Amino acid sequence: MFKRILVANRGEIAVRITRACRELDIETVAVYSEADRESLHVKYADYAYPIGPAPSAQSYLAIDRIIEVAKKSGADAIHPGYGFLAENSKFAQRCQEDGIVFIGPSPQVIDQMGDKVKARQIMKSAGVPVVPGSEGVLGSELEVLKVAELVGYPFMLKAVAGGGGKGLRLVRSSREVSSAYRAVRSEAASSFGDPRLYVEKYIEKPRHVEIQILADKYGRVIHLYDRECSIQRRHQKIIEESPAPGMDDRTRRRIGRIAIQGARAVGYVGAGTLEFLLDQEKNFYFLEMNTRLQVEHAITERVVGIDLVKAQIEVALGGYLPWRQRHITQTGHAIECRIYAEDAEHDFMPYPGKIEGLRLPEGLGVRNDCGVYEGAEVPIYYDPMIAKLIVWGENRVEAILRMRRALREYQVRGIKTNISFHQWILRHPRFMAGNFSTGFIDEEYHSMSKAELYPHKEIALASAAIAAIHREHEHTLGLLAKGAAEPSKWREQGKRSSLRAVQTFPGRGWRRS
Ligand code: MV4
Repeated sequence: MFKRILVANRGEIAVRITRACRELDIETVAVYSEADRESLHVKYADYAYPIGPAPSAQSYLAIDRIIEVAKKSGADAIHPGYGFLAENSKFAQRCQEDGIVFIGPSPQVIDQMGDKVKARQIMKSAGVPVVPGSEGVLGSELEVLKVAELVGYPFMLKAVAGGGGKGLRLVRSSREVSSAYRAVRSEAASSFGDPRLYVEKYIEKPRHVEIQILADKYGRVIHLYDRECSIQRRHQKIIEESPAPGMDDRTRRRIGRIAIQGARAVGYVGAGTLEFLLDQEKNFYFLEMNTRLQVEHAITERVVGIDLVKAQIEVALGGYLPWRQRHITQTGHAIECRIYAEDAEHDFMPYPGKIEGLRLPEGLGVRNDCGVYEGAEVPIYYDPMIAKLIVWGENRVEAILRMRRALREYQVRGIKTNISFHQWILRHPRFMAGNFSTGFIDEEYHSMSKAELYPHKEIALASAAIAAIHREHEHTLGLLAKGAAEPSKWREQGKRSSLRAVQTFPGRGWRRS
């Protein structure tokens, strides 16, 4: 067993990993930037070391500093969490060289999956369906045009080193090739230091479905079924669920088997995820493989009943996976809402600041993975996701209703959050019907005019005026005894009241399209 693990991350995921370590009786070492001196993950850990100034390039991405702390603190292993150094093969390599276990796959596997063309080739040879496209890297505009003739329009021009939302362009006709080529190339060069490009046929209105896999060092690979991650905005996921509502059991079994084949083909070890696009005819195509624990791992944990972080640690120690595929089943339905410190009414701008008040939902079927506390500061330097709310229900309907209830209990004061945006999605008829694709937010939210979205602004002004008049009268009548007429500090979100229109998220609501 490891004696001590360094958690090279911050926020809710650092807390999550620390919890798993504690259950295994492993000591934890936190690292923190100057902006995180008072952060929750520091308070949770057994030991904590400063690693540098607030900007992540000088702290959470500073490989030398983190390795130095690992050695100084006597850590046997490093868990990278997600983001930051989680898919950095140089970091995994450095750990290896310095005799520290990197909790994740080998640097070679990280590199292979980081190269999207290489990943496509490996998966294709392993019998995993990939999106039709170029065989390899395309070196010129002319080559792109030639491949486009075979693949057809529209297609996607993607960066080999891409992933997430950067370095890709939709090309609808040959006239767009030239500008797209130049745009993606320069974006890829500046973002990834790698200008190489490839082409994939454009899949219209796909769902994003991913398969969780677990593999040990002895060739045993299992999958932990599917997650639906189509509800996202500008390539930032917002809501995930498991099982994926758009998938029948036949497709589910097929995609699971194929994900295992893919993981075997790369010699994968640890927890990983294969991302697929599911088209409207229920064909699925491999997109990319994430060689890390993902934000949304908790919904799989809830539905399958396996602690993925503990499994990662077991595998890193050289343990055998104790599960057989036939024993892995999905029970009920789990949904995750990512709670962001952002202002939905101002283009979802990050909204850092001090959390003046915080009450988390509780009760049956509710899990909070929260990275903050009442009184904490949310720094501007990092991702604005401050917490995850995960609920479970016997079925999808119960899970949705439970999530709405939990979101209503969720109280955050001092900063703005996307909680009411979640409420809007969870009440949307298309979401409720499970009838959505990756375009959902753009189609249903971003297509609405400001006037459609924020009619409540007018109502808010009127309500405020009326409230002011009321208060004045109460004062003159001596009714406002100190405290007696003060509004409750913990008004439930969306509680029925005269302010209802102000508190619930605007939107098309129940209107039929
Ligand atoms: C695609 C696609 C359609 N066809 N590739 C966006 C992020 C990157 N990881 C892959 N992405 C896409 N690739 C082909 N050939 C549509 C998307 C896409 C998307 C994918 C997953 C989740 C959300 C998305 C939102 C817009 C576009």
